[in-house]
Amino acid sequence: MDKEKLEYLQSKALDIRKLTIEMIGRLGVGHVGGALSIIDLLTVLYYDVANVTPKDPKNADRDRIVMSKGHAGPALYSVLADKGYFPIEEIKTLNLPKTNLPSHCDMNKTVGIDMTAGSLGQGLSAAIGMALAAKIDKKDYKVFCIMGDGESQEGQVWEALMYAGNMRLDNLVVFIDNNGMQIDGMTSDINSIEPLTDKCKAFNLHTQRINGHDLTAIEDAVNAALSVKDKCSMIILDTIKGYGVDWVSSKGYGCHSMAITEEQWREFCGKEDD
Ligand SMILES: Cc1ncc(C[n+]2csc(CCOP(=O)(O)OP(=O)(O)O)c2C)c(N)n1
Ligand SMILES: [Mg+2]
Repeated sequence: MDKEKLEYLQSKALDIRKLTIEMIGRLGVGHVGGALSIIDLLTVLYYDVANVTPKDPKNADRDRIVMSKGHAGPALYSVLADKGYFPIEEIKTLNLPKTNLPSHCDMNKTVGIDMTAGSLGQGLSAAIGMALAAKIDKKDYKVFCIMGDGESQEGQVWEALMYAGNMRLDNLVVFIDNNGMQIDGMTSDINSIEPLTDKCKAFNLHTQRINGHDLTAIEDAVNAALSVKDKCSMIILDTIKGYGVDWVSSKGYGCHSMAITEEQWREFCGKEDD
């Protein structure tokens, strides 16, 4: 990645972190940690590699992005708002009555959301359906599915991965946001998913493991995944829950869902008033 592009993506990732903190901060509480840990991936997908546009959000040939860890909705809403899928003012309505931005992703409420999620473990099955549909319809679109490490303890995930490996879905790229933490503890203490790379390889997945906050590494891994033929791809993103905001990440798994004060978000966003 050249310097200019890297600087552009770095500044976008910071914008998205600010919008996410503002959005959750205005509400007062939300899933901050798992939203922040996935923002670098969302930045590379939406501002670099994915074929999507707010001008035609339902285009049949667009790439699909399934946020299976649906509680990270605010990170995705920030990207969609920044790109112009809906007015940026709507971020003030997060999870309020009649909002188009519920706490968890809902494809029937928010323009640009490809799959409803929130009940963990289900998004990959939907993403596989989309990838199979592309094969049947002879379409070139790609499907990207984002899961959590805690989410990956769900049995449905492993049945789905087995199927994706068997079907050789080379139009599907699966990401695990491996931040090592889930709702109230460390994933390794609760039900470890390691050795994750070996497990994914055993499921016949083209498997890469990278620093999930290195924009260049993410772009390279996605491009490598998209060039693989006859294999579904897994990209394990080693990440930090709450990455990019010290007073969030320093809470450890306590940042899964946390309160944000008006002072905190205004200072981080550099917004003294509205
Ligand atoms: C089936 C199901 N069980 C439990 C929950 C409650 N829940 C919401 S987030 C979460 C933790 C998920 O951890 P992880 O997938 O690692 O997410 P991240 O660390 O990225 O926030 C849990 C248990 C849920 N949404 N769905
Ligand atoms: Mg996690």
